Amino acid sequence: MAKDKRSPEEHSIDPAAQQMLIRAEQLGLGTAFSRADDMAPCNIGSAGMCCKMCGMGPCRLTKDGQTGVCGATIDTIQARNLTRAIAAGAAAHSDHGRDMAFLLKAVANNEAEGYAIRDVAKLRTVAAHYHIYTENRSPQDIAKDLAELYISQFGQQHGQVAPIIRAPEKRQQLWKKRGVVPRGIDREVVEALHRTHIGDDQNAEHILEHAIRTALADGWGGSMMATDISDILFGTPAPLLGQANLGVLKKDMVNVVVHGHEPSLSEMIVAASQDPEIIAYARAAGANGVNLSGICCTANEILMRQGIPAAGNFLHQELAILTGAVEAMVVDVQCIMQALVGLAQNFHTRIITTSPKVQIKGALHIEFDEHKALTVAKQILKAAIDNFKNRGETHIPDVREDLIPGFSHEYINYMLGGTYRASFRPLNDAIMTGRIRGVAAIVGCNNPRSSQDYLHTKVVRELLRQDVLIVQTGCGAIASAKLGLLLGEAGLDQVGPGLREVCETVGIPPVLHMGSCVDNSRILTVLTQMVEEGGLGDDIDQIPAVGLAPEWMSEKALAIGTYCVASGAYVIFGGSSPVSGMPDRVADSDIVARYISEGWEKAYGGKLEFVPDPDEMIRRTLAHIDKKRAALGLPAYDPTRFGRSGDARMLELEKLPLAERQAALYGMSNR
Ligand code: NFS
Repeated sequence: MAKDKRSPEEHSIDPAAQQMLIRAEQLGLGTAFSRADDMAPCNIGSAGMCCKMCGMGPCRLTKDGQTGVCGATIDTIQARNLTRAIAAGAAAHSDHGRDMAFLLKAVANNEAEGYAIRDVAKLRTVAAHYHIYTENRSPQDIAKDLAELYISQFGQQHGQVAPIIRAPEKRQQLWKKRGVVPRGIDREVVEALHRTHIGDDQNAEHILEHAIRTALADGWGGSMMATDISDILFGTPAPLLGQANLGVLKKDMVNVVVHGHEPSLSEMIVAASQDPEIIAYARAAGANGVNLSGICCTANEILMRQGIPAAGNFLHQELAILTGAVEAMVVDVQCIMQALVGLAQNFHTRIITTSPKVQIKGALHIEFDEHKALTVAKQILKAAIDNFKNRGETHIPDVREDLIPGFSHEYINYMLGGTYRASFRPLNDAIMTGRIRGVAAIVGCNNPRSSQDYLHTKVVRELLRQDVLIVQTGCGAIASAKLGLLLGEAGLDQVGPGLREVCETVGIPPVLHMGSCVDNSRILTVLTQMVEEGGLGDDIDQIPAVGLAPEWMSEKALAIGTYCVASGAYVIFGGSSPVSGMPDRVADSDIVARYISEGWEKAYGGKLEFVPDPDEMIRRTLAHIDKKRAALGLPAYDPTRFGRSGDARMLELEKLPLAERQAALYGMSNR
């Protein structure tokens, strides 16, 4: 093994991944893991010091005082690069939201075969936010108005995007004062591209203010709308039992893996896979039916709502094909590696692209059309079933874990207070007393530059021990799921005493899986509701909470991080920083890194930092939580104060003789 090649154990801490990486090596096949070893990142580009905005360059600024051919300084170049990345991320999430809005409209007009409005209560709640009249109106009529309103947010030129009103009042005022309220989603993305074109905005801080506005158009715009509509059409998630990892693939069935992001097609494939016609078709092909599973955020969408198992997160996409057991990998948009097609040629797997926006050379394209989605879904499944006969040798790792996903903000509200007094009061109280030290949202991607799932699960495990309640989405949630951390009470032995008491009392796992990456908007809603409940200040930046993306890699992650900062959160990214600069060589190359931390904190109360070392990530998270607790006048965190009640205490007491138990429980004396 060459010196810079890592072993399977170094590439991933997931035993299923390690097995598949050994198989890849035996077969002489490359994966993202081996390609990352072979391709060192460009140290100038990765530090944000390369400008390729025009044909006079690319310009690489590696010396003190150096500028681009046009005179652009290092901070301008870094701010432009970061802002473009945030705009691309916001565009991806929001375009997903746009398609969901078109789908809602088609469903409302009875033009979408196979779909229905599944959650009328959520439709009414969302419509009421915008004063859409709901009394005595059919769900279709309300949905038409909501779809029109949401569609209009993309091309809107003035005013503010509608969901902004769902943020805490004080935050809205701050955004207004700073002039960063997004006017229309497309407008902000276009303006980000305009401002970063050669010869435009050349004041780093001014460029970055627009990055904030663009990111807000994602979090409090496109992403929030995508989540709303997915819930309305497919049901608001509630806890259910699921499974994760490659061991969910089945040897005796036709394995179809859906991969990408949009629930519109995958939900229909779920429906089609249960259709008697498809089951009979699979049986006739010699299989025991169709076994569906997911990769990436599509996995999260159908796991949260239907309990369809997750075959894995981002870095599992190639590994699933290496099992030799996948008849079809059906992809739509985002996070799909082009390498899938070449890899699949070594097996029988068909890569099927479905989005009018995404084709991959060499893949089979069966285009999704919401007007005849069930028909298309059946066509896709039949192509997969027809491929079953071509299957060769299979190697499915016998590795899978159970998990309980499905924690929408609606469900968290309900579980804390029940049907009649649903409320965030118990959560706020638990934070105020110190039973829960604070909250961490641990989200985002896998990155083959680090060891798959290692950073995610290291941070999760340590923060749980420190009584920090964790919410997760995206590939981070699947990382924890694969390692058995989303297991309800079974995971409680890894949790600090105060948090454990709360989990036992409420009956929740200490890590709450809240959905896909667009569902980070649910986290914004939870934070807002915590503010509105009272006791934790009057804005999000006062809550003892931190957001982390330990293994980030996508532009979408940067957009998410930035809208969380703009909403008041401290956000820590692991891995490398796209604006790190090389301060030892170019003195001014960390201006932007300092500005998005100290500058944004002054302006928004939230800050964005890139911290490669997980121990340092944990240290900064806890320090921030403790700082926010102190600012609110809450008691300092004390791990010895709690843990003497709840189930743990009862189990302890059960071991005592009756008289002692009674004395402990009721203060009765046996004298
Ligand atoms: Ni989020 Fe989902 Fe995963 Fe990262 Fe990609 S799947 S939208 S971007 S890699 S978490």
